[in-house]
Amino acid sequence: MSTEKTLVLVKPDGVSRGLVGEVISRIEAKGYSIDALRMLHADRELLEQHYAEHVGKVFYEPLVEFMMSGPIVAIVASGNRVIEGFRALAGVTDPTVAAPGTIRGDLARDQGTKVVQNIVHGSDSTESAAREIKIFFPN
Ligand code: IDP
Ligand code: MG
Repeated sequence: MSTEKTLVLVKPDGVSRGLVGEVISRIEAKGYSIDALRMLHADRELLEQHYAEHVGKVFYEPLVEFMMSGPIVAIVASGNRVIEGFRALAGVTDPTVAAPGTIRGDLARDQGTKVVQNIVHGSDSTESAAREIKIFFPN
């Protein structure tokens, strides 16, 4: 049985608010492993690859601008069913209604911006995880 992997990003709002440790703590406390970690300032080209599925949506350009607005932290986390498990830890996309107890539910809210700022990204399938990990960790 090969261990499942997911790509987690701490977005610029999470980094600027000093929540990198909090996000890592929750991943580790749940029992997943941190396999790789990197801080970077993403450029447009990298984000166009990462968010290819959202090209053309109304929030796409605000999303790219937001993700370029400051440093982010890319993490590969692993463990049985980690993709589903991290998305459960993160909570739903809209932080206003994300359940208390989740990263987004506890730590974020709608700020009235064009793109919702919700602290973290997590891959949504094994295919997305493999694709996204390659983008952020080409080696
Ligand atoms: P996810 O991050 O929960 O998987 P996606 O649908 O993949 O959500 O959207 C990527 C990111 O784009 C979200 O995390 C959020 O920051 C932003 N976003 C998604 N949908 C909306 C929307 O309807 N309005 C504003 N921002 C959105
Ligand atoms: Mg998504």
